[in-house]
Amino acid sequence: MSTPIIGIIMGSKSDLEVMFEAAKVLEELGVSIEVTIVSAHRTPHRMIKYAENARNRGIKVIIAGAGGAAHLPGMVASLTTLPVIGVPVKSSNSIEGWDSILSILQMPSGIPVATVALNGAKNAGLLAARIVGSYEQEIADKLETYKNKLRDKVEESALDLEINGYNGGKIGF
Ligand code: RP5
Repeated sequence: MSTPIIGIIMGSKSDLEVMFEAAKVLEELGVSIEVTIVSAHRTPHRMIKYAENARNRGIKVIIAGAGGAAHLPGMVASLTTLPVIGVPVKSSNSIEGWDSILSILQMPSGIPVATVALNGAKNAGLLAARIVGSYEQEIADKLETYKNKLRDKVEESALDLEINGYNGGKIGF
């Protein structure tokens, strides 16, 4: 196993189902990752240690997911100069997800967190890969292939719809 370059952290084990999507897409792209639980409120010292040591351990981007009073991404961003991508999680203690979104999105000037959509861990993984792809051609090439597959899928659906009609909402006959 090569040294992880993307760190995926989350406030609780209950975030894993959502955050797994980031891990999955990064594994598909062949990016080396590490995944763990770091809670801003329940393990503040662990959070400080993780954020302060990440760069020296070779991490290039941190993806941090949390729900409710979601302070993990912002606090980690305050402790490192690495890019931090925040994933608002619609957790059991969240009010429709808005608390998670706003806690991660509304950062004070000077401490940036790139916030993705609610439960948008897959895009967080892809964004992290794009950051790495800005200096690693191999990852950029894989992202190009990924993007082309998405394009082909839409074009196939469009062709199918145009040729076979919409059949009461179902594509093709
Ligand atoms: C947050 O509280 C976690 O990130 C999680 O989304 C939420 C609920 O945590 P649990 O009570 O399920 O551990 O800190």
